[in-house]
Amino acid sequence: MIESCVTVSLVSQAKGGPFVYWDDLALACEQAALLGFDAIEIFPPSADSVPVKTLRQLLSDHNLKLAAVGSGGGWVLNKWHLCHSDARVRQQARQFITRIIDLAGDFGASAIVGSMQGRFEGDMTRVQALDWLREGLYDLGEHAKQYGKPLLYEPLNRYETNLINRASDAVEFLCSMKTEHVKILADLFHMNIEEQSIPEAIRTYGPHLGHLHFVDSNRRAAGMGHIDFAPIIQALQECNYSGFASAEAFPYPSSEEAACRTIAEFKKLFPQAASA
Ligand SMILES: [Mn+2]
Repeated sequence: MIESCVTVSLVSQAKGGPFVYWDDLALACEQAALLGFDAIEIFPPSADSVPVKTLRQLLSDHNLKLAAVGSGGGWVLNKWHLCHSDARVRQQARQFITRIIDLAGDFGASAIVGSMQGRFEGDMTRVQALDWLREGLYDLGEHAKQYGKPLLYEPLNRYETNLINRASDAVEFLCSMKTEHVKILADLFHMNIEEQSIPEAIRTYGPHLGHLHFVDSNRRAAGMGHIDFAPIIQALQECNYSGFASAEAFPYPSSEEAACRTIAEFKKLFPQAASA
């Protein structure tokens, strides 16, 4: 069963970014529940900044799950990432993500590594950067193991990282890690830029798929761009994907409208999930 989810950013410095709800956790939970979402995904400035008791109460009051917690705040606010040329910065990135894993884990949720994967630049080689990323993700996956939830690694498009952009390369990289505790986050916006066929890329991910960013070609809510979702849903079903479809979309034309459009599209595409 695929469950619906909507994103909430608590990082005001990320304004303009692809998150449906912004800043007000209580309002986001209230609206998400009212619209029928199963879960929320949060993007916090840091693990320490999340009001854990309040979050627990809001999730309970609104019968919502926490699906995942993003770690990109470490990049947005500090410019830390896992393959930085400075070992101290790599270490800060690891510590930042470790705390996000602990926060998410206490809620039975996964942590996401997207922009914190970084990029290679200057004198650094791609091979070196990938070695550092592999080690970082492996160790963080081992840390996530205790919570019974995989660490989620998200391949990004070429404008956001020069490391890995496509499913075939991502699966090869993941297999070279020899871990059971890191899964792939497939983001349909990035895939629309990079893949020859999104459904084929989903099949390439197959059992490695751990989370889905459910969004359209232009980063607007699903249904507001030109992605053909039916064959993607078909591929997800063939892979027995049973995680979340999380709306990581611009709040266009407004948060509420983006959330409404997403849940309407979700119910149309996943009628079984919506009626359960
Ligand atoms: Mn994403």
